[in-house]
This record gives sequence, structure tokens and C-alpha cells, in this order.
Amino acid sequence: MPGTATAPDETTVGIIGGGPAGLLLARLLHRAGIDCVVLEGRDRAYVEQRQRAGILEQGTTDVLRACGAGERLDREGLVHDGIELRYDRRAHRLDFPSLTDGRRVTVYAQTEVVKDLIALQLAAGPPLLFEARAQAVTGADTDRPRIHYTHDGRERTLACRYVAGCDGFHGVARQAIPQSARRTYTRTYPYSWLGVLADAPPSQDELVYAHSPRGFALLSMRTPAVSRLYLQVPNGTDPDDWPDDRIWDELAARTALDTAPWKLARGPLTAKAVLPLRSAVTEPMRWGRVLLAGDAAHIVPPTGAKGLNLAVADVTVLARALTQWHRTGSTKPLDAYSATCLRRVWRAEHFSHFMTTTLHTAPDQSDFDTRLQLSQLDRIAGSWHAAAELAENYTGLPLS
Ligand code: RFL
Ligand code: PHB
Repeated sequence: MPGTATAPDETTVGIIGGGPAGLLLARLLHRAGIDCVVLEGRDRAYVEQRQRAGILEQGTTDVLRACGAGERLDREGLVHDGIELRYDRRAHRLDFPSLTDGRRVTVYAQTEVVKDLIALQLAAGPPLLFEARAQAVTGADTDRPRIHYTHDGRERTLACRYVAGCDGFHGVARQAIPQSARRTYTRTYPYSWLGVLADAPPSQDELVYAHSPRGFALLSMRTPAVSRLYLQVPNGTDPDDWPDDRIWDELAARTALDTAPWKLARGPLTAKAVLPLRSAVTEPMRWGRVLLAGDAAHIVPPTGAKGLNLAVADVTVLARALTQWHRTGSTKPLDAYSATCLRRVWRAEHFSHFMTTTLHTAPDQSDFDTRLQLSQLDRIAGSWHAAAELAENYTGLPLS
């Protein structure tokens, strides 16, 4: 049976999208006593299995814990105190707690965050409708915006006081902002990632970000028995051109070290996909009574591990603003929502762009460009200040 609830006609906050942004917002609003409905276009299995992010900032884990979604995260999440940078066949470790005010990150897959939030919501939370696809939002500049959606083969309308567009990069909520009032800033990159999941224990304790003349590689993990691995590949790459052995050989070549013995543990690959890299920011993030959050408003290339964390930061700010409005009638924090979020968004955009362009090799890259990258990496390895700048951004700026 599609969906898990009957379809209501009205609510206080209509949330489009049951990814991390929409689900967490629903949880935060529910705890503040604000009623809401989540409309998710896909089915539950699809949403719970979509392979995405793996790194949670400390601020993100704090928010998840505070809203009651931290139990399994605390049991199964892998707390990491640093990352390793590899370049020039050498390794340099960045120790986050000593480079920041004690901050760490947690490896806990987005699939698991989503499963935890769905379970909470289905147990006690506001309605969550699967296979409920929003077609359009009308009346954004009135006090009763409406979401037009299809569910169970029927066309329906949800009247709201506010609409939260948490429907990701390809969603419809953004279009509620008139084209003349909206601007999207974008950057595409001349390379993609080939991402794989492997039934192989991680060969290293922490994540490895590797710069090499053959291109970028990233060694990450999901559990003590499952590795998540990425290779820079040309745009338009067909994953079928990459049989498993070729992937393992290339990962080994790009992460090879002269300074220490190093062997990559291999195992069967269970998923394989090519992902384009893009940066985009839509401004403003609010129009009338429609508020955008997460990938609906901005995306980053995954090199900085920021996308999910930004989505969590947005909805934390949004839930506070809606709570204030609900309790006091004041719209001041809602009026400030876009500007408040965009300050953090642009910082994360800058950091993600910096990590991406420092670590990847562009198809037209000159030797001069490569020397600049290596000089930058040396600077990070040799200067506490340069390393601290990276560590502060990676572990996440405090939510203010
Ligand atoms: P999502 O997750 O895309 O969820 C949007 C939801 O909206 C639904 N939807 C609709 N529902 C109803 N009606 C419509 N018309 C709809 N249109 C869409 C969709 O089905 C979906 O369920 O956006 P959200 O919630 O904003 O969350 C954002 C994150 O998913 C994303 O930023 C991260 O995954 C990015 N990211 C990473 N972020 C990190 O913080 N750390 C990482 O380590 C990290 N690694 C990654 C990543 C993204 C990756 N890919 C695939 C781009 C690694 C990768 C490979
Ligand atoms: C992941 O584990 O999927 C991951 C980790 C770090 C990144 C991107 C993706 O920068």
C-alpha cells in the first residue's frame, strides 16, 4: 500500500520531500508542538536505500541526539578524530580535536539517518506520505500557500500556513519563487566521481583524501566491514567500463605511498555509480510563505562532506524560526531565515570548491596548476594555521 497515512487537506507546515531535510524538520516541529505533513515522492525502500553522504559534523550529531534520533547513531556511528591527506606518495594526518576546540566527526551513513527518522515519524510523528509527489506550489505570497500533489492515483491539495521545500536539487518548490525574484549561481566541474560500496574492511582507521597524477581518490567507510570508495573519472563515464579489478587497481595506484607499507584490502563490490560534481546556490531561500532547505536551495561537490550537514543546519534554523512564529506570532526569525542560512551556505560552498579544486586533476590542468596544488597541500601539512582552517571547516562551524 503506498503511503502510511490518509491524506489530510490542511496543515500548519507542509513539507515537500522526505530526505534528511524534510524528515528532520518534521521531527523538530513535532517536538515543538507544530503540526505538519511530509509528502515524499518515492517509496520508503527507495528513500532508505539511496547511497549518499557518510560524514556527520558534530553539530549534526548534536541536533540528531537532541531530537531523540541519536540512539543507534551513538551505538553504531564511528567517531573520527581526523582525516589523512595523501599527495606526492606521502601521507599527512590532520588531528581535528587539537586543531579545533575539540571537534570530531562521525561516520554514519545518510541511509541510516533516514531510516532512524522514518522509524520515529511512523511510530509517533506527524503524517508521512510516500509516493506523494508534489506537482506545484501556488499562493506563495498569500497566507494560505497550497501544495498540489498526487497520491494513490488522485490529485490532491494541501493548504498550509507555511510550505517547506525540502525536495532536493530536482524538486518543484524552488519554482514557487518567481523567476524574476530568484537567482541561481552555479559551477560545474570537468570531472565526476565513480562511487562504490565494497564488502571489504576499511584498510585505514580514518578517511583518506588522495591527490595523485592519476586523479583524486577517496577511501571512506560505512561499517568496520564495509568500505565506501570513490575515484575521480571523466564526465560521461559509463560505470560498465570499470570492472571491479580495474577499480581496485586504480584505487591502489592513486593511494600508493613511498613512506610506509600500504595495502588496500579488496572484496566484492555491491554498488557502483557515477556522480557528476556541481555547485549551486539559489537565492533567496524564502519567498512569501515558501522556505527552501537543503539541496532544494544549494548543492556542493561532495569533496568537503558538507551537503547533508548544510541541510541539517538549514532545518535547525527553520524549525527555530517557525517555533518562534507559532509561540509568539513574530515573523522576525522567518524574515531573517534566508540571510542567516546563506552565510553558512556560502562558507560551505567555498570550502567544498577549495577541497575539490585542490585535490582533483582537471583535464586541461597544466604542470603549473599541479605545482600550486602541491604547494597548497604542503602548506596545510606544514602550518598549524592552514591545517586549522581546513579542520574548522571540515568539522563544521558552530550553529549560531
Ligand atoms: P534529498 O536527500 O535529495 O531529499 C529530497 C527528497 O525530496 C523528494 N522529492 C519529492 N517529494 C515529493 N514531491 C516532489 N516533487 C519531490 N521531488 C523530490 C526526493 O525523493 C527526496 O527523498 O535532499 P535533502 O533532504 O536536502 O538532503 C541533502 C543530502 O541528501 C545531500 O546534500 C547529501 O547527500 C550530499 N552528500 C554528502 N553530504 C554530507 O554532508 N556529507 C557527505 O559525506 C556527503 N557525501 C553526498 C555525499 C552526496 C552524494 N551524491 C550522491 C550527490 C556523497 C555523494 C556521493
Ligand atoms: C562518504 O563516506 O560517502 C563520503 C565521505 C567523505 C566525503 C564524501 C563522501 O567527502
